Amino acid sequence: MTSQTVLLIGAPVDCGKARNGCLMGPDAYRTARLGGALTDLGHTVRDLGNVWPDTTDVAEDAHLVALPETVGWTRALSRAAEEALRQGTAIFMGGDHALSLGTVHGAAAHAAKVGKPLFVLWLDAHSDFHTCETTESGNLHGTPLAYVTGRSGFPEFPEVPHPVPEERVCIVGLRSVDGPERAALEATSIRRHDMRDIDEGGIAAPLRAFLEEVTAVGGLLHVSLDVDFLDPAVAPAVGTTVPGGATVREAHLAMEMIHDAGCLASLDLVELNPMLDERGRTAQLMVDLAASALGRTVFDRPTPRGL
Ligand code: 6HN
Ligand code: MN
Ligand code: MN
Ligand code: MN
Repeated sequence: MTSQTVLLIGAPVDCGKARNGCLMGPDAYRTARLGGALTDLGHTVRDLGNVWPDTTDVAEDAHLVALPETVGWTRALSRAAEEALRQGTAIFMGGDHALSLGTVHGAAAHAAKVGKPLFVLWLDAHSDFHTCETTESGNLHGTPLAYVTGRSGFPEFPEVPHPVPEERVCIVGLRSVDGPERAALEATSIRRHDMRDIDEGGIAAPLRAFLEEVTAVGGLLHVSLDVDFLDPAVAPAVGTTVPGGATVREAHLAMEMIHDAGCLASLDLVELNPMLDERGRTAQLMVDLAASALGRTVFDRPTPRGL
């Protein structure tokens, strides 16, 4: 396995929805030894610490939760992402999914600079395809995929000079999509594989097809992994659980295939709420999934000592 430089960036965004707790995500990942797990694989790991939001003069909006703070995070995280991707493979330790407004924006800026196409794989129960105008909850963690693909309806946010083209986006794991998101998605060429697709045909074939497209053109891949992609029975520490999610092996297989494709540029670990966890098992599972994305295989799992 080729050794890489991996940058860990804490993004304790907790304003993308009403329920608090994602603030503690970055430290839960550190406690569950994310850095150590990647070092064990031979990578050079640097924890760059946490990013904090810019202050802005954006006004609050009665319909939206924490608009000014979210705009501040987007600005700060876009810069942090662009800077980190220049140095190596970036892992953003969230924080709720509003952090992807910034990380994908920054990844797109980096990709444009190095002249490579950026592809986005969205592993989520939800499509996160609302705009500031269509969101019913007002929770901005439900909007990042719309923003980074260049939908209008984000007047207070930074311009998106490098929108990710629809045909370079793939969503896997869907099982909760709001009406306005569905209507908007159906008008796009964004690929989407809902849980019924996965149940019927498995996760490998659609994922392989997408990854082959990425590697065929030497693209950079950004993966956004929402805890609720997983079934709540194995990953309870998330505020937006939806029954019927990916199994432990489906998720690991996805990560193993991403590693083997050799195109991973950046990874968001989002929506972990340690307040809702059970003895840290969701944090641990997310760390193990990140390790699989960075090259850990089933053969790297010896019987634990003491058993
Ligand atoms: N997530 N569609 C719902 C909303 O409030 O807009 C849920 C969003 C979930 C957000 O998965 O990161
Ligand atoms: Mn999400
Ligand atoms: Mn950009
Ligand atoms: Mn979700």
